[in-house]
Amino acid sequence: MGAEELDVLFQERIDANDKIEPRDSMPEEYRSHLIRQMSQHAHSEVIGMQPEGNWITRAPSLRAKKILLAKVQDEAGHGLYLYSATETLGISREELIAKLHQGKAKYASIFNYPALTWADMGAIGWLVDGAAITNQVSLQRTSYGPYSRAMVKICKEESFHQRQGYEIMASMANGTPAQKEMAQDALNRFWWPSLMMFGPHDSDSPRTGNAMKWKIKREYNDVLRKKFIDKTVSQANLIGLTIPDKDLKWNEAENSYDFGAIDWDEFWSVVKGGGPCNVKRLNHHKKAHKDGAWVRKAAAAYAKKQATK
Ligand code: BYC
Repeated sequence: MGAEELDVLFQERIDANDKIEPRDSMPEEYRSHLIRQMSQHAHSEVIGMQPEGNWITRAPSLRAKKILLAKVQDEAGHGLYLYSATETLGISREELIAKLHQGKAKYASIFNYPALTWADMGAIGWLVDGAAITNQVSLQRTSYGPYSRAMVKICKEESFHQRQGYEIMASMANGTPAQKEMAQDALNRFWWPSLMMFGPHDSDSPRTGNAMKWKIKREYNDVLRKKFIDKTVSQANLIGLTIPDKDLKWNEAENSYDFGAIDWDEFWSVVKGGGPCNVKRLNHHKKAHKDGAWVRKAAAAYAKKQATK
């Protein structure tokens, strides 16, 4: 069968909502599109451990420490499923990590902002995990089987993460004036970068065309961003915090909020390496990877020994 006929058959399977599995025939562009998106997703989970990991030793109570520790461990687990799922496409984890270290693979721009106060742990859980889950619920229906199945477990854990963040924000917003101010400040700093997590507007999103055709993405960037805004505004109102957008306005006809302009210059600058913490995040990952070399070596030696038993 020729390449063109194979592409037609593949598209028929996609249109019929078949899941594509690792050993199935697939166009090379579909494979490389998935490797890009899934590995960037995995890198985001792992780099995303840094801003929160930084607060584990400074959590205000044993309860808060245990919850944060569990959340950060969950993110490591998400990275693990996603790297494993990406490996089913015929690329090794070493290659994926090398691309991250060489600056050839991206990760979510949000993790290049610093976590300055305990309220930031609330804002990250509430807004960053809240944005992530809005996107990931739709990715449970993605066409690639291993990615879709990984998303099911990840979404369950993300909803716990979103709630733990909102709980921190709610208790600070109802605390002393200084605590409330700290919560509002965290919301002010994380609001716009959270909206950027959904990617550029669809009109400026070069990957969306193929992603939608192949049902890798199931919803447009702008649709998901609006969904997130609509549900988050009422959550902010409920705890007495103000969304830092003077143009935010309920649109009766659209049954949705209109919102202000996103600073796309800031977004692209952060994506290209110019954010406040890009260098720090990458250097920290490189160091941790180097320091962990002996663990990988020992695990491989153990696996080899077990295999010969
Ligand atoms: N940051 O054509 P577009 C988490 C890039 S972590 C950086 O719209 P696409 C958590 C994009 O890659 C959850 N780069 O692309 C963890 C592309 O560049 P390349 C993370 C971005 O792929 C720890 C270019 O801009 N979730 O939950 O159709 C603690 C043009 O964009 C960003 C995922 O990764 C960005 N925000 O759509 C707490 C979800 N946005 O690759 C929480 C999976 C865009 O061509 N990924 N770019 O060089 C996706 O759903 C899609 O890849 C995106 C972008 C919606 C992100």
